[in-house]
Amino acid sequence: MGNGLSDQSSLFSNLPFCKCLHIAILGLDSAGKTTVLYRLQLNEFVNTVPTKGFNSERVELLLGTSGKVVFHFWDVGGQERLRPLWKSYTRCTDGIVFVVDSVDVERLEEAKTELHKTIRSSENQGVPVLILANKQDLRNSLSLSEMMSMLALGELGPTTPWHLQPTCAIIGDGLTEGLEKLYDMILKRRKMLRQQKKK
Ligand SMILES: Nc1nc2c(ncn2[C@@H]2O[C@H](COP(=O)(O)OP(=O)(O)OP(=O)(O)O)[C@@H](O)[C@H]2O)c(=O)[nH]1
Ligand SMILES: [Mg+2]
Repeated sequence: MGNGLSDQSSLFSNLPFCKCLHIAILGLDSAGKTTVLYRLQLNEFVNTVPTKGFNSERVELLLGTSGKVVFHFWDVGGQERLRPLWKSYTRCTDGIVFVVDSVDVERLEEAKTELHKTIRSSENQGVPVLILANKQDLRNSLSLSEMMSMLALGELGPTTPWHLQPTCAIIGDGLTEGLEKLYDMILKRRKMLRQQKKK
């Protein structure tokens, strides 16, 4: 009985992968986080108001290669005074969705700072990140390569798996594709962690 706990943990680590993921949606205010969340959940456009706290929704998605996957999303307000709260939502997260407004050139530097700060925080080491270059429907939206260099994604380092996805949250373009990539990155990371444990 003495080693019951370790027996249990090895039992759980050998169980088939649970397709229920905890995902934090972060990004500056007005980037489109809540629009992304409700587009995914309701499959329609929802007129949002700035988020004062957070929204949490469980969303089942049918992903092309993986079948049904359950995402538990935490969409946290992005206003400056709310950003210190982000930490609580990334504590046990499987992945992060970081939404960026592709026309808000003036605040791209601020978005870059927040993105890098989030990823560097010790709890988030190695957590896969899906960066959404949102509002691609608008004229003057920056291209993917411009976004990549202005957000300094090349500097994220080899330990952080990331993917940059162009999206239009109001009609839903790119969202499922992005989440498929995030899901793949999460699976790869879990596999790697399991193999490291065995060594
Ligand atoms: N044109 C366009 N507008 C968008 C898109 N996504 C979101 N918006 C609009 O951007 C505004 C802000 O969207 P929200 O989803 O409320 O932004 P948020 O990131 O949740 O903001 P906070 O809750 O304050 O952190 C709303 O008017 C949305 O309709 C998009 O892809 N294209
Ligand atoms: Mg919001």
